[in-house]
Amino acid sequence: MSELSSSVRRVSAQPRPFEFDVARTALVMIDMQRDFVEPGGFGESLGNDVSRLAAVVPPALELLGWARSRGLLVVHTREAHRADLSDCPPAKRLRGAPSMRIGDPGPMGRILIDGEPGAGFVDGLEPLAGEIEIVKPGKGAFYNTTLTHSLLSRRITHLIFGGVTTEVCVQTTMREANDRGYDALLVEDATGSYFPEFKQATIEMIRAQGGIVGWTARLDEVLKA
Ligand code: TIU
Repeated sequence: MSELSSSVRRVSAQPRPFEFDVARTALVMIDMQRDFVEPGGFGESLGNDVSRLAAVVPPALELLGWARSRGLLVVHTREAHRADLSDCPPAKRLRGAPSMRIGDPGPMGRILIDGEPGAGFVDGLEPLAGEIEIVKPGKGAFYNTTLTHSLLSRRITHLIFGGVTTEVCVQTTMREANDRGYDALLVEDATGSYFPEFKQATIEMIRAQGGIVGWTARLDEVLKA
């Protein structure tokens, strides 16, 4: 194994090892919000079994703790809309037949509205002072947000992803990141989906073709880095 400079780390990953400079790398934790993870929120209104996502909370906490202990920049995203819904296209609000639509009142406040309890972070996964919080109106975290500016101004080149859901907001953001020139790693155990088969397919399609979208690695391998 070749020597790495002091701030460069290597994770055993697929399709090949993922190397990153700690000073140029950010953890991006996608949408660990009550509206997706807890009963009574957006995820359940769509007919999903939210207990599958609750299982992601402990590994997400471990990943977050690791990133903080290593001094990585941490970015937390939330999918949420303005109270007047001016940033929620009708195509998104009216899609499907959920039991509650975005903006409707629910047990955790108005569904996916910024400032309401449901749109907030799951307990323990809130940002600390100095970390970045991105409120995003879309599935991808680069669309209509200041994320590009936040990463460029800190000279970030590598991104490590966790959060929910794997095939929707996580994958969309990883693809956006890939097109913007970032090397991106998905931490397999720290992401989750309402559909286990979609999670598995997403992991495989990210790392296929020599890593056409990026890399994937198990959490235990990341924690060793
Ligand atoms: N429905 C679903 O799987 N996901 C979302 O609506 N948003 C995110 O993935 N954050």
